[in-house]
Amino acid sequence: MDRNRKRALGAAGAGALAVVVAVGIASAADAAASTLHAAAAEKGRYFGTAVAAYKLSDSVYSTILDREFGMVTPENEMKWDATEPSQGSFSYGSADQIVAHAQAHGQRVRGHALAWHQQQPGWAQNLSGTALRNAMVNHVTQVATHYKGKIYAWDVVNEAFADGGGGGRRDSSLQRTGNDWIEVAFRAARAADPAAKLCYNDYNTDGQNAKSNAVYAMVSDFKARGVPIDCVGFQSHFNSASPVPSDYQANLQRFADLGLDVQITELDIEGSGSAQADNYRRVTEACLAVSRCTGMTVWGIRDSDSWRASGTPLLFDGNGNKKAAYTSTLTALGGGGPTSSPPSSPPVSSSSPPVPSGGCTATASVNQWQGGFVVAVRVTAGSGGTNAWTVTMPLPSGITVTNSWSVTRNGNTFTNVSYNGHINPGQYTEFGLQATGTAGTLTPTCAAS
Ligand code: 9MR
Repeated sequence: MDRNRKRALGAAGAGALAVVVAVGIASAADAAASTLHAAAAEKGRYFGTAVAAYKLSDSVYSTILDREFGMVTPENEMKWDATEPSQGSFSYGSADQIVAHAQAHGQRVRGHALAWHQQQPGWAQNLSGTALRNAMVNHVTQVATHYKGKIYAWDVVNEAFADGGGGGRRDSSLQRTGNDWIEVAFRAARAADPAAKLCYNDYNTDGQNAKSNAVYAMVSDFKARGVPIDCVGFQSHFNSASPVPSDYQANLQRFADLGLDVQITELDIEGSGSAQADNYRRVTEACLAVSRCTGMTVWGIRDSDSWRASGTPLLFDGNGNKKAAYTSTLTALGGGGPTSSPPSSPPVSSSSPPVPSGGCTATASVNQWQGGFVVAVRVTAGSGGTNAWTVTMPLPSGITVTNSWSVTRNGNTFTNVSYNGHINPGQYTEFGLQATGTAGTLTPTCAAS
């Protein structure tokens, strides 16, 4: 029990009812997660940022990165021009650096972007027709294979739809190779890395409009025909000319209702002060309100890191200080310091779902495919909450673990990382691992302290 809860219990005095109410408020207040990713993780979501490899040596930058974020997207390092500067010759140095940093800090990676009309190397810009199509497929295959097992989700195709009211595909040399170029890219990505979620990613699709309707039609068609697609990314670059749409949540929901995940992939909102903070709150609440909105990523850490730096669109100022937008985002995620506001979940009472007693429980869900699997393990805190936890999960012989996230692994023993050891009573966090071989039935057990 920490200081705040002791104080609340003491103040509750003799009345039994007062004690119950005080415990309810105190447990929500004193256990509130204090960083973006920890708060998001308590809601079963991730919170990520775009990262530039050359900034990892900046200690202000990397300190915030590793404290606040559990997902990283290489801002430019995985694009076609960076990874295949001359045809058939691949260059992964900067992207590998980001992936290694992420793995060393329990963070996952969104891959961005395999096929895009922009940031193509010069040699690809000079190709067309079958030669370009074949080069694109080879690129998708090679890059997705290089990172096989290390990517949570790939933006397989980026920004393939036209702006304006036409509601059709963007003209590009890739589009001119044939309308099926997008599904061909998705099939190549699935074949190369069956564990990665495969996303279509675009901007100006954040509300319902001609462009998002066209993407919606494509995704519906892909689902109907079994083209492998798992998620749609909504970039969410907002400013006064392109504000947060009033139907943002409804738009996320209609895509989710097609049976795939939605993610906010490149969030930034120009402005300052309470207006900017309010917009960040709205976006965060929209994601939380859509059960298949699996997480959100901001497009940089400090305002000075932004591609639109003059619009001060991010959560930290140029010195790395938290802005009002940071606080509103953290609060919307259910995090923040001790607060006297009502708990976001109701106090424990006879009508609430029972909170497991004791330290913690763990359950595993397995996604198995031919030759490999991903396990998501959910750790749920019992009535005492947790400050740290350890899950023991015997793994079958003959498998090889290739990756794990949001956890420190030592054989069959899995221990929390810094940001997810603390779990509120009845709340949960998740970690995962990927392996080759067959999972069979996994039975994790959990111990808390
Ligand atoms: O933030 C990226 C910037 O550093 C690059 O110069 C720019 C080049 O196209 O790409 C920026 O990121 C874009 C992302 O890859 C796709 N959606 C739009 C982003 C902002 O332009």
